[in-house]
Amino acid sequence: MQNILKNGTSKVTAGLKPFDKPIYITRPLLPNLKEVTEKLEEVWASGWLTNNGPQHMALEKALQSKLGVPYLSLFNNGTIGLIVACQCLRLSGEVITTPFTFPATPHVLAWNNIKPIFCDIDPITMNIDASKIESLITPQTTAILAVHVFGTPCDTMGIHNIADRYGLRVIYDAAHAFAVEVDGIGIGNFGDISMMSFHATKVFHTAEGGALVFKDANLKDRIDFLKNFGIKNEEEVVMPGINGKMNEIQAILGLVNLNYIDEEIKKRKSLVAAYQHFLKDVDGITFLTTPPSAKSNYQYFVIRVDSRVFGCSRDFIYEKFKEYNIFTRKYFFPLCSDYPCYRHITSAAPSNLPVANKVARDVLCMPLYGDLTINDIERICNILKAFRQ
Ligand code: T4K
Repeated sequence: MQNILKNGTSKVTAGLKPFDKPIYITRPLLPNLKEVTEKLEEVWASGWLTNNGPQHMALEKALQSKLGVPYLSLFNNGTIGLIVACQCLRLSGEVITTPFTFPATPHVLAWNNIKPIFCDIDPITMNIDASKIESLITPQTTAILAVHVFGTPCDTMGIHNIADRYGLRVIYDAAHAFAVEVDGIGIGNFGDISMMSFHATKVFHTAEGGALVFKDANLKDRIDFLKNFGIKNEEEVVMPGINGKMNEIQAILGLVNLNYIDEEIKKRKSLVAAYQHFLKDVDGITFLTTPPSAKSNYQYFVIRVDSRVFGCSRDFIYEKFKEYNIFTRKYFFPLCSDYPCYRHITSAAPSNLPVANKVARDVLCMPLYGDLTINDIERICNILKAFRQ
C-alpha cells in the first residue's frame, strides 16, 4: 500500500512502482513501416516530392470522404492553415476568440494584424461561451474564431446565431476534432472554414500537417492560391500568398495512417471507458465527457481536480506523476490571455475571464494513445488515487 505523508512525500511500495518506460500524454500512431516504404518507393519512382503531387491529391480526396466535407485543402501544418483562413476571409480589426487554447489560435490573429478579443468559456465544455460573445462585439469585429477544445463541439447554434445577426464570419479551430461528428454531421461542415491539425500528437497525423475544410466552392481556388505564394500559373501571381503546401512524404504518411485510424479510435475509446470506470467514485476528480449528440475521436482524456475535495492540487498531481514516469500535461495553462503579448488587452484581464481562469487551474490531460493497455490505465488511476491526502 502507498503511504502518503502529510508533507507530500510518498513511500512507494511494490504495488505502485514507477513505470519502466516514460508514459507520455500521447505517442504518435506509427503504421506498419513496410506499407510506408512501399508508398515511398512510389514517390521515388515518380520523382515528384511536393507541389500538389499525386499522393497529395489522393489524400485530399480520401479525407474529403472520411470527414464528410465538400471541400478540403491540405497544409504543411495547421497553424499556416489558420493564417491562410483569416487571409482568405479578409479578416481585419478584431476577432473574438477563446483564451483556453494552444498559442497558435490567438497567434494567427496577431500574424494577420488582428486584435484578439478574449471571451470567457463554458464551465462544462470548456469552449467559448456563446452567451458572452455579443457584449464583446464592436464596429471593428469581423469574425469569431472558436475552438472545439479537446474535440468537444462548440455551441455552433449559439455562435452562428450571433454571427448571422452581426454579419460576422466564423472560423473553427478544429485542431483536436478530426472525424468528430455532431448529430451525424462532420464537424467540418460548421462555420465558414474549419482547420484540422495533423501534427504527430493528433489522433490522425502526417507528422506535421493540417487541412482547411469548407463548404463554399468559391473558397477553394483562393485558399489554394494563398498556400502556394498566390501563383495562378507560370506567368500570373494573383495575391500575396505564403508557402503552406503539404509535401508528398507527409501525404503518404496520412494515406497509410488512414488505414489504421478507425482501429486507433476504437482502442482509445476502450481506454477512455477504463479511465471512467477506475475514476468514477473518486471524490474531487471529474472528467470531460462527450455530449450525447457528438461522436468523439478520443483525442484527449481530461480530468478536473477539485483540490479541496481531492486533498491535493492539480499541480501537485502533475509533479508527483513524474516520479512514476508519467508525464501528463496542463493543457491549457497558462491561458493565452496571460501571455505577455496579450495581457495588456482589456478583455484579457482575469476579472473578465473567471471561468477560464478556474478551468486552467483545474484541468489535467492524462496519457491516452492506442499502445496503452487497460492495465496501464488501471495502474495510472491507482497511482492517482494514492495521491489523495
Ligand atoms: N490549435 C490548437 C487548439 C492546437 O492544439 C494546435 C496544436 C494548433 C492549433 C496548431 O496546429 P499545428 O500547427 O501544430 O498543426 C503539441 C503539438 O505540437 C501541437 O500540435 C498541439 N496543438 C498541442 C496541443 O500539442 P506540445 O508543445 O505540447 O508538444 P510536445 O512536443 O511537448 O509533445 C507532447 C508529447 O507528445 C511529448 O511529451 C511526447 C509526445 N510526442 C511528441 C512528438 C512531437 C511523441 O511521442 N512523439 C513526437 O513526435 O504541442
